[in-house]
Amino acid sequence: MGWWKEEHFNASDANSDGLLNITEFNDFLHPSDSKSPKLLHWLCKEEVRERDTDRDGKVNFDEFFHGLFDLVRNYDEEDHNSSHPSHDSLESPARHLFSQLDKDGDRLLSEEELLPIIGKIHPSERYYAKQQADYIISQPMTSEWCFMVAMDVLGFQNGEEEEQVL
Ligand SMILES: [Ca+2]
Ligand SMILES: [Ca+2]
Ligand SMILES: [Ca+2]
Repeated sequence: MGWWKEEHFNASDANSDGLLNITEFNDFLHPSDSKSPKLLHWLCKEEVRERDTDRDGKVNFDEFFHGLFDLVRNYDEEDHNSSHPSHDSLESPARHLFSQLDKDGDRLLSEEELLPIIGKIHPSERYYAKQQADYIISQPMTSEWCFMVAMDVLGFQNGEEEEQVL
């Protein structure tokens, strides 16, 4: 499987009762939208694991620049509309953001230091929904769980928005 880990479930299970209630389940589906520190921290951990090509447990500038930066560029631009750096090189804004994130100045980004941008670098919900659908097929679930997942995968979660449109 790869993408799904028990850690993801556990990180979503805010009250640690081994089940996901609706809020927790929503966090599980949309971790980058979650406000749960536990879940966001898990996301950061996953991100470091994914980007950490030299396996030192942190993200150095190269790992950041060649992996993460493309995904967070917009974040940087939003923040610095007024004094936008030149487009000559992407490396300069990348270094700027990197140094902003590197709070302790050790030139490595730890899990904690990724927290401010984790919502920007996480895979899209569409990606998640697909992976999740693949996962569901192979797993036994409670009926409530399956119902919730089916609602989400089929797009019924957008019911509220549709009502507003009408
Ligand atoms: Ca729970
Ligand atoms: Ca590394
Ligand atoms: Ca650091």
